[in-house]
Amino acid sequence: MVKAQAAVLWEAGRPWSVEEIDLAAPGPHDVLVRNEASGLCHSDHHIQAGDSPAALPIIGGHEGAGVVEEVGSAVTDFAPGAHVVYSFIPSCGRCRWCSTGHQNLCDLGAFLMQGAMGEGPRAQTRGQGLGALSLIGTFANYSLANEASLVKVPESLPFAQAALLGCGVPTGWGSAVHVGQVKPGDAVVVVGAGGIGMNAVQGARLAGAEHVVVVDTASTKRDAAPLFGATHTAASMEEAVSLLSDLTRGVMADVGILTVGKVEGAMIAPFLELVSKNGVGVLTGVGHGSDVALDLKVFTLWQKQLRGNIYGGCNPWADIPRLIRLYESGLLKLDELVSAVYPLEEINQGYADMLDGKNIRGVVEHRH
Ligand code: CXF
Ligand code: ZN
Repeated sequence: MVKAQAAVLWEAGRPWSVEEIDLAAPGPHDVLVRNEASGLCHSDHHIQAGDSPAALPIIGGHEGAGVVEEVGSAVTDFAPGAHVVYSFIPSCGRCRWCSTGHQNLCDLGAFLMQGAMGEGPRAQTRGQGLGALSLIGTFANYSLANEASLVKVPESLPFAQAALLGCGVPTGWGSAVHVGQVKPGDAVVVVGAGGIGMNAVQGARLAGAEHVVVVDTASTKRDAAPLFGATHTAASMEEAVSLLSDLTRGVMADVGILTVGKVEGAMIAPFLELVSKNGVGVLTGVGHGSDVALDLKVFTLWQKQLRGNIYGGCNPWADIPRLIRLYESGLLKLDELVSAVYPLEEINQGYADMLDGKNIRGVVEHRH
């Protein structure tokens, strides 16, 4: 039994509660990780706010990096002392999806919001079992995770930067590279420039886009966007219509990527207006509800596409090492994404700052 400090959500609408928890001893396929850093992704806020249903109580956090402390008897790929990043979707490597190059759709993903697989909760506090978000629960200074949720990283990679490779960076980058399939010379528009959107910008530029237009209501995000490769910025989708029209002689964007924190059905029609004939609109931000207003005739006759995705269509076992190589060669910015660092006790302040548009990515640095 290991004692850890964790941010727990007991009830939707209540703040994260930082308290001591007990973690079970590792089972055969488990790894105990001493967490060093954890990213504050918008998806945890959706759960805290009650917009995304999850089994409660739950330890939050699905971006994280740390050092392996102890491994279960059947674990062969990880040893104590190894530096690791969590993948927010585990990869079993065997299911139909993993075995056909779609690890982001691994069947183990069905357990993410339940916070536990078949064996039930592995953590507890106040005599009650606790789930772990995404089966990892990185808002804790130790986590017990299945080996399928971990990817090794070099010791030279700083933990805060590494943590972002488990959700925000691949989700944004892959939205452009895998899902949008951005080509050299394309015009791309990214709507919402937070921890996901800035990485969509990076992916679009690395894929060779000529124009990358960033739309964000926050001037701080618009000011930061050129650092990640944006060529133009706009404060609203309406403003982006004329900007894109001028840039492309009326053709509009080959690829649009919607990465706002909370997608509303009413955003889809104006979003697709930014996209050209035969263009693709990539839906990455998480939406709720089912009302979508869309001009169906234009959608069909202009041969547009709307593509959902999770994790930017990435294969974590291949894409996380690739993103690390891009960072090491200076082609991918990670340092600049970490805009503020908090101790775990200030996690609610970290989310308040995110909602105020102050952060690209806030990161919790854990203490032991
Ligand atoms: C979410 C999806 C639901 C579980 C937590 C993570 N995705 C990305 O942020
Ligand atoms: Zn996330």
